[in-house]
Amino acid sequence: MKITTLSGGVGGAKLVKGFYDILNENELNVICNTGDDLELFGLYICPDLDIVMYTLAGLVDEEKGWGVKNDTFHCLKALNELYTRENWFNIGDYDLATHIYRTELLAKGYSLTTVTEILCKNLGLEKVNLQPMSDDRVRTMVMVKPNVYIPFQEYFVKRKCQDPVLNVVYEGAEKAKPGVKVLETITNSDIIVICPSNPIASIGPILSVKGIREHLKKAKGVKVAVTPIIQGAPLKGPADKFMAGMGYQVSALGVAEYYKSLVDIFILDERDTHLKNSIEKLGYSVHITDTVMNSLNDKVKLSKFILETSGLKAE
Ligand code: FO1
Repeated sequence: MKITTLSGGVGGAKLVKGFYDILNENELNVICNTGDDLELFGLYICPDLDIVMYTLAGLVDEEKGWGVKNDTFHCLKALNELYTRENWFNIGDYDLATHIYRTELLAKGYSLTTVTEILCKNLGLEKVNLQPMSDDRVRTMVMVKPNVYIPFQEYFVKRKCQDPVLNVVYEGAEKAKPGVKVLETITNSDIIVICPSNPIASIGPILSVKGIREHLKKAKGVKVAVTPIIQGAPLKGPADKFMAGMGYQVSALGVAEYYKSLVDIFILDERDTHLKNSIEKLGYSVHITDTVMNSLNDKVKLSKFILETSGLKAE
């Protein structure tokens, strides 16, 4: 069995963790958003890849959903006290090791795909094939004033989502090539799952890379999307502002509109049963369950539910 998940950070990583627990070696692929990546202090930082890696390795700070649990911030403090006030992005000391090593490998000429493989291997994650959507740079840019665009992390972390979202573009997507194994992974999958991540800020960048959307459309595997919006609000993050800003209803129905004609099965939360008919009218087969993932058991349960609705079962 081959499962491919398209994932952003926190919400996506939770579902990926569920699959990771029930699948065997070589069964789980994760194609991850890199539109949020940033460079700080000369280091190349991939927040979504790292959130997925740390979550699978059991290292993640579960309360925040990102970073390493019990991390310290001595280096950031020293940078702040001695040299710079550029300390809005909280990089812990353990987390820093990942960025330093990744940056070194990239400087040696390895692709981000290979670097990610190396990092996963070092973290003991040999059971998963985690790959960036592209080895080229794509940047999610948010228009906050007419014709003024800022990078996603500046919008999200530095400015704490205080600005309106007037438009979103994926800079570089036109020229970016999918990661070396991405298209083949999609084609060879029995199920492709769009995780409950921000459709516009986390999944949109993946779909914007030339060839990925088309391959997904043509892929023979069952395509499933899990709603990241429940009762008109995201569980975490600014998906509501991004959906509204791009003209979509802030609801599971809005999410279904966004993925229309790309996905076969829509996983709707049990709190939104009233939307079932409208989503079915868009051409989906709709399946209802509790999609909130707090415990590991919740993650596993949702993963099994997705496999079952797709006609497959973990062995
Ligand atoms: N999110 C925050 O809200 N504040 C931070 O200071 C922050 C630092 C950070 C450092 C490393 C990392 O891998 C992720 C980090 N995140 C932080 C999370 C990240 O900005 C977002 O959750 C994702 O980009 C959205 O998927």
